[in-house]
Amino acid sequence: MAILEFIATGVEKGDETSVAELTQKAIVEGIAATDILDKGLVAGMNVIGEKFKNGEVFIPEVLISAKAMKAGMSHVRPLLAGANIESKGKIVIGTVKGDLHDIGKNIVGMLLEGAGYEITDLGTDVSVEQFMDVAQNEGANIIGMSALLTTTMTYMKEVIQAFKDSSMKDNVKIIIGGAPITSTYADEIKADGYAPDAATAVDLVKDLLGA
Ligand code: B1M
Repeated sequence: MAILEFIATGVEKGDETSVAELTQKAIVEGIAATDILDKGLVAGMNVIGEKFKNGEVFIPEVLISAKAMKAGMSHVRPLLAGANIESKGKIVIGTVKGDLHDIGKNIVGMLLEGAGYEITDLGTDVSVEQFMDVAQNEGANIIGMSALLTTTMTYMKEVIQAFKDSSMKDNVKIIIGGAPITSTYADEIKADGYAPDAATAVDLVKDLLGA
């Protein structure tokens, strides 16, 4: 359906106005909200995610596309909420306690949302208690932690340990990322996964949840 392709192209180009208008038009034309999401908004964001991974576009383009996707999402979300659609997975993300860097974490959240996951973003300076409370209340499948400082990355270990000591240990997977993080560090603190960039984080979540 041409209109869905136009929506995808609009997201790819970061054309917020046309994505909002076309999404609205698609709804009025009776196209299913799930199709608008999957074949329009998410399809466009997937293209940008791949291009970002391949170094063909950079952070500003991703942020602009994500903004366009969100403009469309705001029309589709109320319909999806009423449609009883099975979620691909619930992910709680945040930058760890003591750390205020959120640009990378926001991109990760946007690409994950673009890939069809439900995201609860706890923001920055997030404590172990906040991660655990929200994970418990929302029935999270994945916790995603970001850290940009060598002084705050060590806090990830505390969060992981707290989850491993809790009743959620078999139900929640923990993934980490951020500039100072390596796969060696992720293994050392027993994280379930590490991604060096946002597009890889989406692949990692797909692998961990099998969806
Ligand atoms: Co800060 N800062 N900063 N800073 N800052 C760094 C990180 C630093 C490397 C700069 C430097 O000295 N060269 C340095 C850390 C040194 C270290 O720890 N070894 C540093 C410092 C020291 C500080 C302060 C302590 C400075 C001071 O006040 N003396 C202070 C700390 C404040 C605090 O957090 N408590 C501070 C403050 C700030 C600003 C507020 C000014 C600002 C943050 C604004 C904001 O985020 N809203 C800032 C910025 C912008 C930076 C740099 C310049 C850029 C970071 C960034 O946004 N990169 C940074 C230097 C640098 O990296 N060149 C620096 C772009 C972003 C897209 O990349 O976050 O790596 P990144 O995310 C990537 C991947 O890492 C990955 O995907 C993303 C997209 O591909 N990823 C994940 C990230 N999270 C993930 C989670 C995942 C998976 C992948 O799964 C859940």
